[in-house]
Amino acid sequence: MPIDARPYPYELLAKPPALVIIDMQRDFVEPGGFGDALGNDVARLQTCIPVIARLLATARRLGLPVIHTREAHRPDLSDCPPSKRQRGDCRLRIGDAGPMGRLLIDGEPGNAIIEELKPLPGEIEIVKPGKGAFYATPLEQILPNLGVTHLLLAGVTTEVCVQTTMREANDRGYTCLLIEDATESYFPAFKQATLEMIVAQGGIVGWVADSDTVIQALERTYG
Ligand code: TIU
Repeated sequence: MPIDARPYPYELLAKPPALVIIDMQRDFVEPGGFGDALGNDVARLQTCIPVIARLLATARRLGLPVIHTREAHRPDLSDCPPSKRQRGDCRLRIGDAGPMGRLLIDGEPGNAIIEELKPLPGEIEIVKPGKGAFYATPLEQILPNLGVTHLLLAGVTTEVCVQTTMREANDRGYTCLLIEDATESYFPAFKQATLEMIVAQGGIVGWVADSDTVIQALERTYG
């Protein structure tokens, strides 16, 4: 049973797609984290949390593979290019101490995935130093081992880490759908533009659909 998606229906195969949840970390959605230090209104991102929670519960119930990603750097910053650390006119930079610990550093309280979407023991959590989830991570080895060919994407932010990951996956041959109410940006216009550029030209990067439509199709197909 296909998902009623844009620009045309997205086929669901006998082998289910993986749900990929990008960077739902305190560092991006809570005050005092990296997103806040960059000057963003982090409250904007919080609307997608309950939507992703429903998708995650559905994926777990139906047995879809679930992959969580987390943007993080090593405490010694050896995997953080100086160009990334120096970017912007910030009060605090990557590695500096904030109210939730050092910004964007692996193992700090503020770097964790938010409680509502916390990975279960055994679920895959990809720790990534870049925007895309394939760059300098084992994701490229893991997906073929799981037999995964189709990805359903959610998370933040739409035009930065989500879109970069979707483009990386598209170039690697994965058939990708972005769940539009399960992603959010600090900039509404950038979210809208991202959705449009994904589906333009016959789905040049992939497909887009809303969470209710995705959940209903998953339940009909794999329930
Ligand atoms: N700043 C911004 O919009 N995003 C990031 O820095 N990382 C992610 O999107 N996860």
